[in-house]
Amino acid sequence: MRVDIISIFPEYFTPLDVSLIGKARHRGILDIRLHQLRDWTDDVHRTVDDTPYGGGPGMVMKPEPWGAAIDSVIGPASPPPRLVVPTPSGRPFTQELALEYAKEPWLLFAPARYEGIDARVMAEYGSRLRVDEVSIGDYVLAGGEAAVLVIVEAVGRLLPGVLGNAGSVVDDSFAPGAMAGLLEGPVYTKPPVWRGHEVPPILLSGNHGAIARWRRDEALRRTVAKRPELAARLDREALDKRDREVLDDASFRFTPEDMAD
Ligand code: 6GU
Repeated sequence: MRVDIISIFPEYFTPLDVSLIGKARHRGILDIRLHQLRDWTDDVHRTVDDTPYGGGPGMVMKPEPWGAAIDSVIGPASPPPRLVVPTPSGRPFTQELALEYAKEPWLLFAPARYEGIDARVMAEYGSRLRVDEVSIGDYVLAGGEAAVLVIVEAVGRLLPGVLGNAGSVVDDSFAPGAMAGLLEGPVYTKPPVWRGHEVPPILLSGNHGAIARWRRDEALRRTVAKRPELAARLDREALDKRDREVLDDASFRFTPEDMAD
């Protein structure tokens, strides 16, 4: 997969040299290219922002440098990349969207600083390529760069050959499968007792059926405790008798609204 990132802080992306993503780049699975937005300005101050029309606080990123930068990066290539614009006012970035991005041959990220990019840039490219304005959560960052790091890591680990253990992708809390829609429960390794804390004995039993059941119980309990809105969305047809007992024991009740759908 090719990934281009246009930013006024290309040095922000040095973490992409490290660990899983760094290795994927080294192996040629990920081709990440960084670009300095200011290289597409033509004034001495290399200006990328200006005051907002209509007034208000902060500054807005000018459309001309973005237009020149994006045109230059995409060139005459077809098909063009999918353009991802991180913004707190975008649609939520989810595991589902990460899986979709992992199938793309080419992504282009346009992270903004200040109050965002002049909206005409998204309008212009919206008619030429797929443009997604994406948010990584309900909080406000100082710029989209950290969001790009998050998205590239979430997508990069899904690319074929990036993860050592293929099983770790399917066990993800938000991946489809047997534990679909549940948070993962606690995990343990050696030693069997640490500072007086024991590993749950079931995990040492060798009884794989009982272990799978225990893990599902823990996942159900944790989901009710930490993400009740996820528990409310569980497919009730897919719950067995024991699941219902565990949910009951965790005092979880499907609300009348959940019962309607
Ligand atoms: Cl993608 N950008 C910024 N600046 N803040 C955010 C965000 C993105 N997602 C959540 N907060």
